[in-house]
Amino acid sequence: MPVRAYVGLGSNQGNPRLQIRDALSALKQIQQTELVGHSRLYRSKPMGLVDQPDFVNAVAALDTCLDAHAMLLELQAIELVQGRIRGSLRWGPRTLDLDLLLYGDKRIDTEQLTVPHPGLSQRSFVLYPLYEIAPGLRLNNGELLADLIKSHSSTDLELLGSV
Ligand code: ROI
Repeated sequence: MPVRAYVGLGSNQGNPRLQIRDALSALKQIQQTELVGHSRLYRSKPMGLVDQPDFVNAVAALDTCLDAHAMLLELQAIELVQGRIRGSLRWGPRTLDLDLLLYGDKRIDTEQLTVPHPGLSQRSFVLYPLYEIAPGLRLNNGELLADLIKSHSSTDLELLGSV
């Protein structure tokens, strides 16, 4: 039986909207996996280092027969392909982040992978797009996404529209 997984997409370099669009096309190509939905695009203020461009973020839903670590490898392969400035010979700064947010209701804690993603419940740029595509979602700690989102303002988020 396939598992429903959620992936967070983020980019702030090299035409971020295009990066996200290309990444969604790449997610469609993952073996034994179906892209079943994705949110619209959101512009978000950078978390962490403030002195960098705003991000474009989105969340995708995938039904997959891959295990979580195999899925992680697929996501890292897509990041590698897109993680450079197009046309430049040298590897540039990372232009795409793909985070495995949730993998069914599994809790995973290995050296490579922590699921649910540790930043999930603090990041409005993850919570809002996730809520858009999975409004009834309950996290594996029993918490409803709809309740979690109430305590997160969306003031640092701007809806950009469809992909
Ligand atoms: N900030 C925002 N707004 N969106 C991101 O995707 C994002 N990703 C990151 C850091 C640098 C933590 N900040 C971010 O990796």
